[in-house]
Amino acid sequence: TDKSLDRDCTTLSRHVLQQFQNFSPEAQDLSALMNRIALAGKLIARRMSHAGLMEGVLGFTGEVNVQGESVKKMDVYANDVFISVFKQSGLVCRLASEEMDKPYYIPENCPIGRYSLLYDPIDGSSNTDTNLSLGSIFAIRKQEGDDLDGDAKDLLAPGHKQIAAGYILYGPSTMLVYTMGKGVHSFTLDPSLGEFILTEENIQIPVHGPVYSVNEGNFWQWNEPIREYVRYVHRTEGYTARYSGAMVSDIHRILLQGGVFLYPGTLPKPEGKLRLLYESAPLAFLIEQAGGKATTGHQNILDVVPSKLHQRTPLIIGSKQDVAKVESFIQNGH
Ligand code: P6P
Repeated sequence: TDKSLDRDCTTLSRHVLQQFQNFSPEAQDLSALMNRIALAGKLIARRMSHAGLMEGVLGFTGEVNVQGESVKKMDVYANDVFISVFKQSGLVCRLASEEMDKPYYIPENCPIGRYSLLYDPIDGSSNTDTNLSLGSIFAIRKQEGDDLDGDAKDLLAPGHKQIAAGYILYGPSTMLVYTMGKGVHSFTLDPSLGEFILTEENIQIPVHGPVYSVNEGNFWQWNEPIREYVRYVHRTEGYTARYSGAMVSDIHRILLQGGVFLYPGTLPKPEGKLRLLYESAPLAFLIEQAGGKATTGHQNILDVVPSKLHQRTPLIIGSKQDVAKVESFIQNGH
């Protein structure tokens, strides 16, 4: 068949099925599930592209969320989109999100709902009002037990329990990048088709890259090993700083070009800012699948067992060599 036609037909749902090389119920489930994630991405991308043209998209809602952060209208809209696309899906019983104190249960999908969705609906929402790139981050886990008391204790498990994870990057084009433990694959939204079409399969992160991505405005709060690492890249040729305020963009760049993204702990907040379950663990799964590394500085992100849903973690993630360089400053001071 025509090569370009074949590529146009490699949609996300077909690619997921190909990953299984069979049409088992689990393969069908995950294909349908990923298709719902894609629908969420399309709905969010559409609204974002109209932000400056319609009321009610930009700015704040005036509320403060469970994290104590002021809530952007886009955060609320995107959070609701993920809930809506999974209703009547029969697939997902529970959704856990940065925007919700407790998990959201879809009663018609429970308790048979075989899967839980953990997500950050809009990561980098400070970029919404300035038309800069931002992302959604998602992870899929199997539901374990019946969770009758509704506190989702089975979600307090290490990142190895993720069966799929990835992000949607709302940039000049909208991309979806995912893994199900069989490599990392990227798709680009073709708005004329309304489909995410395969762009790159089995992406491998370079073992080293020039980019270091960190908010140097926090320098005064860091401990000495992190300060020493940043002094090292300042005085060493071959490094370039890139930091956008949305880690999905920064990590996507690093996935393709190599380097390291870090959001370390600070002296007042040694646990850092980023969430484990629906920010760091999904990205760690994906980057490890691409041949990279993700650590707290002392432990692999995927090994961390959270004690609470919104647990924070320091995050150092990217090319193996560059992550190891940061770890050596943390562990040996040089
Ligand atoms: P700071 C966005 O809120 C986010 O979670 C990441 O996407 C981003 O890298 C980081 O926080 C930005 O935080 O403290 O550097 O502004």
